[in-house]
Amino acid sequence: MTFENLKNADPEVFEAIQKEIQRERNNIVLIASENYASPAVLEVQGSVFTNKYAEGYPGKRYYGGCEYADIVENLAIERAKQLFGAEHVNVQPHSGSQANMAVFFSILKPGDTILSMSLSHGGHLSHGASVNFSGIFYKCVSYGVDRDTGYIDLNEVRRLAIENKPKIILAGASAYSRIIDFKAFSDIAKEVGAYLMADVAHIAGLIAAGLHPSAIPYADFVTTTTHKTLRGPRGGIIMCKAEYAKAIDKMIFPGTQGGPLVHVIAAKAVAFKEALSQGFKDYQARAVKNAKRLAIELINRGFRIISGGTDNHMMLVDLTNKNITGKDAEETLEKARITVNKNVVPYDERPPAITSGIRLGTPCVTTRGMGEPEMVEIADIISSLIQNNKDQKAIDELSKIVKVLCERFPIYK
Ligand code: DSN
Repeated sequence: MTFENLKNADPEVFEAIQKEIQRERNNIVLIASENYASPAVLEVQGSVFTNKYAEGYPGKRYYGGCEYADIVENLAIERAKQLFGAEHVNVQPHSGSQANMAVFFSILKPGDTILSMSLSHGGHLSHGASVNFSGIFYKCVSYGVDRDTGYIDLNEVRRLAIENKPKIILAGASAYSRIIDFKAFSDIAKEVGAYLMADVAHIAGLIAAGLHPSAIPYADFVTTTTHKTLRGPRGGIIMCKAEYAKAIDKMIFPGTQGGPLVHVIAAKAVAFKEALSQGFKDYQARAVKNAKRLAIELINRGFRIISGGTDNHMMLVDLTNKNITGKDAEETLEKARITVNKNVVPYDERPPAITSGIRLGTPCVTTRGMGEPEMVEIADIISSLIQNNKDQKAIDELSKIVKVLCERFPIYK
């Protein structure tokens, strides 16, 4: 994209975009929830569909002139169904949180109980955290990971479910590196008469590629964002059994949203088409391989990885033994153009603004073509940076190595 019009119309925004492009090109991005959308996905988001109001659903809109909006929304729906094997898909949620909100509002009453993974153990804000609408409207009971193994303790999930009789059990995480056993969650939900909802935002691409067991056969509702491993535009979708289709559609519009973002829905359609390709499956396999290798290489350099490794695209690194906080590690790595996010680790004694850990993910570096040899290099650079975090000269030297590595794997040429 050239932004020729923007350049004259708004030089300040133009310049910020140019700098962001440079940042995305010149940094090693290890944020587990980010990715580089394809140029086709980017183009569609800048298309004239941004002009269109299309409240309602294909064939049943509240505005005229929706015939082409209908085409892209139907394409997005059909492709998502094919990709995930879902009975019903709503592609209108503006985000993952909006998707989760619509599910909750469609089946819960204020004060009902949600059983979900604790935010401090890797869950998500919208899964019942006290500062979020989900924790304000509903009573949240949390499960976590075992202190020794770092794995979700399913016995504990079952015990809490029997004790608290939740209306809904939520499986899904933002910082969990192991396979989530949706069947086991479903058995527990059935035992206590609860709905099962899976938020697969992080692992959606892996599920689509057959690299993580699917939640679709087991969960009543499956939500996901479309921009993480799925590599599409920023947004969300809800998948559900046919029996809940009406309730979900009603709760997205008019329940919680107005006009859908047709340009984003069109981009979702494009991303789902990309995700149906063999190339996408290969990409996901490489992302998982890269994550496994990065985890092993970091362990070899004395880092503690929660649960001892990863089955997916990410890992949580506990930096306690390295005598550096997550915040300082994030800042140190950024000085050498490695972008990560500080992250609480399970049983962390530090607050979320400081943390004892960082979360690392491989979707971005894999999209730009890096493989296992580069994971070894990255582990080396991270290790040296953490070790020499007070040595500006060392940081500058390592930053040069990062620059060369990025130049070897160009993105958005
Ligand atoms: N903020 C996202 C993440 O980083 O995992 C979740 O919504």
